[in-house]
Amino acid sequence: RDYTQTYLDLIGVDDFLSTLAAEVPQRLERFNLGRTTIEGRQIWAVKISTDLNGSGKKAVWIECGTHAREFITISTCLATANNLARLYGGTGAAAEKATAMLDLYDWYIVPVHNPDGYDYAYWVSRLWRKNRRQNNGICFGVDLNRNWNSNFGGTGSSGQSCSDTYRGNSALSEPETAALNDAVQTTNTVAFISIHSYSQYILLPWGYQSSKPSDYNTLLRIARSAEAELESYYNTAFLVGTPPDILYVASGGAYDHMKLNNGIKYSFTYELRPGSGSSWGFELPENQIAPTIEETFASLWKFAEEIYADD
Ligand code: 0X9
Ligand code: ZN
Repeated sequence: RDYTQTYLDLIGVDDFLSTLAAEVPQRLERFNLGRTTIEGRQIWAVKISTDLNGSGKKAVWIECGTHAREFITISTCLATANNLARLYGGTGAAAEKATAMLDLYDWYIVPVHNPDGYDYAYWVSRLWRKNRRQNNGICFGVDLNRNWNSNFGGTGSSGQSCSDTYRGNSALSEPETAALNDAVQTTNTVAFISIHSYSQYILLPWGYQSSKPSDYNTLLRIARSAEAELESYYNTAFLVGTPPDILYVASGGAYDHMKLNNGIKYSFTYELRPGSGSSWGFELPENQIAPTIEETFASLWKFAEEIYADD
């Protein structure tokens, strides 16, 4: 089963990551975020570095699979980890990008932030979004991208446990959000990138309010540069802007939290293929996994170059 041709199930993803760690131990290590999910699973992450014992470099964090049904995001995180670990120092376009990315930063990648939800979406209910908390005996699930401490409880989140945007009892009440928040704080983090689907957007802060951060123009310039790189491969156009301007206001999102509370200046959210008008929605055909991986990886390289030049 090739992760660039097919969507792996949760066991397939876990096997892929342990094999990667076993085969490239000099550059990649797998670890778990230190809390178990409601169904008792671990949340796996990988660190990729030129020197796992301490490179002294700043960290870039990438989070995928927060929303269970967004399968393409998991493929993209797996590809990013695979390319960084295996292609470093090699020849060819992707290898040169991987080398540059690792020479600038340490990379922390969480391919499946919501493993309980992903397993449920994969095997039981393809369009499941939330985690699998049993809220009240009737409805399951907290929307992890409404559970962060970024205007928690505000516009664009729901207090109704049956809603797909149910925010949960309190900010960081869920093991998935609490674990990722703690882990990000243990590293010297320069950038945080949330990967979602779909609509082909690169979203800038803030998602929870219409006013812009003071460094908005810098973030906009960087995101536009990454977008141009992405678009250059297959003419896949992404819209760059804030959620209130191009999508909707949503409080309690991860990337807002990371900038607001953890002081991470460079904080972005992708919405990958397909485009907003597509009838595929969250079910991107498997023959688009490979081009999506290629264009997104290239844009992550551009993000790294631009952030390094600006920071
Ligand atoms: O609604 C979301 O969480 C994201 N869209 S999705 O279709 N993948 O569910 C957008 C999140 C943007 N971030 C914030 N508004 N905080
Ligand atoms: Zn999402």
